[in-house]
Amino acid sequence: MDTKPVQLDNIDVLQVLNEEGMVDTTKAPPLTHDQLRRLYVAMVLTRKFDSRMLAMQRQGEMGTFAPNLGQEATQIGQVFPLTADDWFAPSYRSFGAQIWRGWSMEQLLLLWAGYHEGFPPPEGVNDLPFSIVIGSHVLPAVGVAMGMAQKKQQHCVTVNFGDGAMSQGAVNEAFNFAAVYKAPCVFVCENNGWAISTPLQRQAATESLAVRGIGFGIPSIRVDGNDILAMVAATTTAAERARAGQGPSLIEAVTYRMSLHTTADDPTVYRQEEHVDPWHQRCPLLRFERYLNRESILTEDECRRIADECEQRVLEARAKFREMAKARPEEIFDFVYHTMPPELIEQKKDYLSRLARKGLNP
Ligand SMILES: Cc1ncc(C[n+]2csc(CCOP(=O)(O)OP(=O)(O)O)c2C)c(N)n1
Ligand SMILES: [Mg+2]
Repeated sequence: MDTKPVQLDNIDVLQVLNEEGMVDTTKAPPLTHDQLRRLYVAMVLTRKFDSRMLAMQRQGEMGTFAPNLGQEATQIGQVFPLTADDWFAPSYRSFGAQIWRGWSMEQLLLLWAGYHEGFPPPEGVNDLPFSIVIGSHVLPAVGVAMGMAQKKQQHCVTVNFGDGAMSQGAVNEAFNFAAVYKAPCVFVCENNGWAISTPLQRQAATESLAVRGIGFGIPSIRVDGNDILAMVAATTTAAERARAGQGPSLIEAVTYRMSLHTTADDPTVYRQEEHVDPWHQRCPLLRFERYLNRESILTEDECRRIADECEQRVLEARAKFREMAKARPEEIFDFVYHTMPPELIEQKKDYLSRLARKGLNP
């Protein structure tokens, strides 16, 4: 008997659209031109929103937020197959996917500027609120999926989280629950190479994170997360499996966090620019654009027009946000106690009269 322990090593990465924009037609999902254009617009809008939010944060108009430059294909690809009856449980870096799901950009701006009105999912959008506590939203997402299975609903839940979250106990518990109970759940691990300053090599002794799903009995696949067509192909298959009662899947989307962890981060202290450079060539937008141009699905002129229109939509959202974002400093006091204690009432009065003296009365 061979007593050598088995070691799972690298597994292949599914790629449909390569860096030159060439498509492997044997693996391409069957998408109409209209669907391809919608995917492209959503990715451009995500990028425009990302860079505008960064500018607004740097100008003091926005709170800390987590940019997703370079992760647009991972974002949009994972929500593309979802219907309104399916659920989505995002992480904090998921605003591209949230816009696709029906969140308005002005609401997301309110959210990241710290206004509580920004947090609840919009009416009719089956999304869970995200949690900053890493990986903590994955078990509740499995709970929603188990509920669907119990009610015999043929829907699914997609939940995303990072490479760092893969090390959290709760995420591994979620995998096990989902596998054992055949929960209709699509796990999307956005492997962007970093958990703040911790590189993947310090997070895992394997190169692939998808191998972990296999250990739980979950069909798992490693996908080029910068390839929108591969993401759509993999997530569509996983969603269909889930809805058909075949249980969860794990998709490891290999991408890269090209920007900051959050606006409170300075990656120059822990990574060299040459680590980031190759990822410019792997840009998810660039390769998709090359493909769409070559196939005459969108001309270069049309791509430019889409970029302008997306920028315009972001600026309109910013204008609406500015209308709504009125500071209410009294709220610091209002939501702490159900019944405000007398000393807090005193402090509040004092604080508001100070603001009034400075001409800053709310
Ligand atoms: C339980 C917990 N521990 C630590 C943190 C601090 N923290 C915030 S983001 C982050 C890294 C997460 O990395 P990853 O899961 O790869 O997601 P990414 O930010 O790369 O999208 C950490 C450690 C936290 N928010 N929650
Ligand atoms: Mg990460």
